[in-house]
Amino acid sequence: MQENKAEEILKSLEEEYKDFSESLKEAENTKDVENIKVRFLGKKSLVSSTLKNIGKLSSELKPVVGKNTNVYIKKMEEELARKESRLKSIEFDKKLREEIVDLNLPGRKPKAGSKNIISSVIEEIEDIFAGMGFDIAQGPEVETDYYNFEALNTPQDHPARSLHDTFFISDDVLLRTHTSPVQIRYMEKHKPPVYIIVPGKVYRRDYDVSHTPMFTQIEGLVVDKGINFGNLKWTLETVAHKIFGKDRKVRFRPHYFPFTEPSAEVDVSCRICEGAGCRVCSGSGWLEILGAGMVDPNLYRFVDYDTEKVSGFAFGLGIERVCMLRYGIDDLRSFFENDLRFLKQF
Ligand code: 2NM
Repeated sequence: MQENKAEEILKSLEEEYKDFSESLKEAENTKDVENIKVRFLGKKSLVSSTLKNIGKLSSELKPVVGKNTNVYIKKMEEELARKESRLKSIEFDKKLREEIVDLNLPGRKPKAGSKNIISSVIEEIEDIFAGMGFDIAQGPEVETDYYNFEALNTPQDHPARSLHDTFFISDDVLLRTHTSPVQIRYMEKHKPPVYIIVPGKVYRRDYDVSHTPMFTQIEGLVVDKGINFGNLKWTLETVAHKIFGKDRKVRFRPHYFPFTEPSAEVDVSCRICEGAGCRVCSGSGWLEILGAGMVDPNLYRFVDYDTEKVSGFAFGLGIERVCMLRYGIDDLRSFFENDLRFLKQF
């Protein structure tokens, strides 16, 4: 009876071991190995319960069953350890391969910014004037009524002072509507001869396809002995040819500005239709590019210049307008919408 019992136990241990070997063969990772360890060697395993119940056996069988069970335990432990270490090294290799860094891969290039077309055209025009001996002057964008209007021959009741066009901050403080206040500030500090251009942002309450509330101007001022309209005409013709090309015709039309007398607007012939008239030039054959005139002697009173000794001319142009005409852009707002596809094309 006892012998049969022993045989039965040994047989089931052998079967258990077969089961174990089969399972271990199929283990694919260390987690599987762990589960097998629990199943075949854990508290609920056959070997554990065999050892736990060994006391119920006769004293002759005890050592036989005990020894055999321990042999199986040892074998299983060894095989588990071997398999585990093999799988561990496979898993480690796999992890290394996944985390590999290819130092030869080219890096990700950060997107480089580029110069805005407005800035490029400002620099180009600055270079033209610098080549003719002009200095560059700058001044505040927040101005007083005095510098923006009063000292420019545009008193309170002047019709050119349309309230609608100016961003007022208080009764007396405003966003400059042109860069001319810088010319006044410059003349306060410098005696003639004056040869300057003033690039900068200006602000007007306007918004449509050809007006934006902020835009960029370059104005210029020359004051010296014996400056006349001929000097103005030659200077601006030369500059217009440099900006738009030597083959373009330039013409001067009488105009009115509060700070110059006489005043003129300057046109270049339309490149699209060569003067015949088209959509871009509204059928006229001409494109207006500049305002200009001889500085009204009234202005010199504000800066203490002697009108008997010096005279001068001044001019202004809008940079966005120059860009529109040069590159055939029909909506001024494109310059300020920051669409990279638009900005990159220049
Ligand atoms: C223009 C047209 C005509 C101008 C005048 C002055 C100043 F301050 F010197 F008198 N600066 N700019 C001027 C003259 C500007 O822009 C269309």
